Amino acid sequence: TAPPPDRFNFARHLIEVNAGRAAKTALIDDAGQLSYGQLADQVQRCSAALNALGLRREDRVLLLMHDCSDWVVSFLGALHAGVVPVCVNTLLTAKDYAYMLADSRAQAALVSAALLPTLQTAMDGTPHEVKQLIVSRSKEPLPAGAHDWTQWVASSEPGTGADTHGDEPAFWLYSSGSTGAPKGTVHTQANLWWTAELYGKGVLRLQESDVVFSAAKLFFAYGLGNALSFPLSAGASVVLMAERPTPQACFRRMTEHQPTVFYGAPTGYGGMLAAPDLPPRSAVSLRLCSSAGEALPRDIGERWTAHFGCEIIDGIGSTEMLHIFLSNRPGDVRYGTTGKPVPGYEVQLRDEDGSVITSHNQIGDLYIQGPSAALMYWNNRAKSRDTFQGPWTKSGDKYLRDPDGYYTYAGRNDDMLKVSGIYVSPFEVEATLVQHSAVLEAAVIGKNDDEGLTKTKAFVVLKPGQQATEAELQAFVKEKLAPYKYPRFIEFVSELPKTATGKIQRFKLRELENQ
Ligand code: 3SK
Repeated sequence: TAPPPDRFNFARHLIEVNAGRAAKTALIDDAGQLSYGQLADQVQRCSAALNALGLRREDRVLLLMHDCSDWVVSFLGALHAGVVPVCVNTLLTAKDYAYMLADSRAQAALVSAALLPTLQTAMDGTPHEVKQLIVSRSKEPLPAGAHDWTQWVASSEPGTGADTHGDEPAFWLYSSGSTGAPKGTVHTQANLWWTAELYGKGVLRLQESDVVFSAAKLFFAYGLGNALSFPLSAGASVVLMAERPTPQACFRRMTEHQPTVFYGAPTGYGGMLAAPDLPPRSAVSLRLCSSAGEALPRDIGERWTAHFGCEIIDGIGSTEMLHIFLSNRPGDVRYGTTGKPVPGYEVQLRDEDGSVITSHNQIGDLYIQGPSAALMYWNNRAKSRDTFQGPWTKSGDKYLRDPDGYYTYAGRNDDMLKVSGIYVSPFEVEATLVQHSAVLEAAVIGKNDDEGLTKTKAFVVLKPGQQATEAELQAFVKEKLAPYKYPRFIEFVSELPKTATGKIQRFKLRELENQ
C-alpha cells in the first residue's frame, strides 16, 4: 500500500473522500442521525470554533465524552485544526482525570454533561491549565463561562483547517501498565489512515453498504478504528451508543439498526450467547463480527457462528500500534488462534535472549513492525525506549506460531490482566485493598472462568481480630478505583505464599487457581 502524501490531515481527507455522499447517513446515535454532509459541516465549524477559543495547532484538549456524534465531530474537528485531542476513558475516577489534565496540559475540555461533575472534581484544587469547558448534551444550566457544545459549534463559520504533516502528533490515547501512571500515547494523523487501509479495508473489507456497530467505545483504540476511522474511510454508516454495552443494549441496536458488522470483546460475546433474549439469526443482518481485547475462546466463536451464521474474526492490537496487527481473516478463521499477521505488519517472536524464534510451537515475546506505531509515550522516555525499539514495538504479549503460520496467545510478560478486554493492574488493586482497615495484605491474580475468560481474584489476609466480607471489600475497591477494576472473587486466607525474601509468589496462587 502506497503511503498517504507527506502533507496529510485525516479529517480533511475524510471530508474529501466522502464529498460525493453528502446525503448518506454517516452517524446514528441515541438522539438522531448525521449525514456525511452534516458531518463535514460540523467538523469544519468545530475546527474553527476551537481556533476562536484561542486554541492553536499542537495545543491539547481533553475529550471526555460518551459515544455520540459530538464525540466524532469533536475528535475530527480538533484533528482538522491541528489541535490534539486527548481521548480519555469515561469509566475513570476524578483522580485519574486530574493526573491526565496535569500530564497533558490540556487547554480546554470537551465533556459530556453526565461526566462534568467528575471532571470538575478533578479540576478543583489540582493544578491544570483548562481555560475553556465545552459541555455536550446538557439539560441543566451550565457553570459560568462554560459553552454549550451545540451552540458553540454552530456559532463558527466552517474553517479551512490546518495543513498538517502526516507525521504530526494528532491525538493521544492513554495506555495503562502494571506499574506507574498511565502513559499518554502520541499518534499521528497518518496512523489513522494506515489502520483504516490495512485492517479496515484489508481485513474487514468495509464497504459503503456496511452499517457498523461497536460495543467497544470510541476512547479505546479498538473502538476508535471500529466506529470512526474505518467506517468513515469507507463511506459506511455507524451506530453509536452512549450506554454500557450490556447484551440487551447491543441486541436493541442489532435489531433496530441492522448493522452488518459488529465489533466486541470475548466477555461480551459470551454474555450475549448466554442471554435468554438472544435474537434469532433472522432478526439481524450481520455479515461479519470482530473480536479483540483478549483471546476469543474457541467455544464462543463456534457457538456464535452456529447461531448467527457469521464468523468472528479474532485479532490482537494495541494502543501503541493503534489497531489490530495480527488477525484471522474472513473465510480463513481458526478459532482458538489469533490468526496471522495483517498484511502491512510484520511480527517476530523473540526468546529470552532477544533472538528471533524460527521454530514452531515455541513461546516467545511478540514484537511488531508496522506503519501505525505511536511516536512515543508523553513525558516518559524510559518506557518509550523500552516499548518503541527502532522499527519494532514490544507488545508485552507472549505467543507461539504453529506450522501453518497461525499464532496462539500464551499470556502476558508483565502482570497485567485483561478483564472484559480492559487492562487491570493487579498491583493497583492490591494497593487499594490494603488501604482497608481490616486488610493486612492482598495478592491479585487472573482466574479463568468456565468459558476460559479472565476474571480478577484477590487473596486477602485480614489483620488479627478483624473482619470483612467479600462484598464490603469489593465495594471498597469500586469506591476508590474505576469500578471495573474491582476483584470479581475474593478468598480469605491465613497467609500468602512468599519467597525467602518476602516477595509474594503470585505464580503459586495462579497455579492453584487455574489447575
Ligand atoms: O485489545 C486489543 O487487542 C486491541 C485491539 C485494537 C486496538 C487496541 C487494542 C488494545
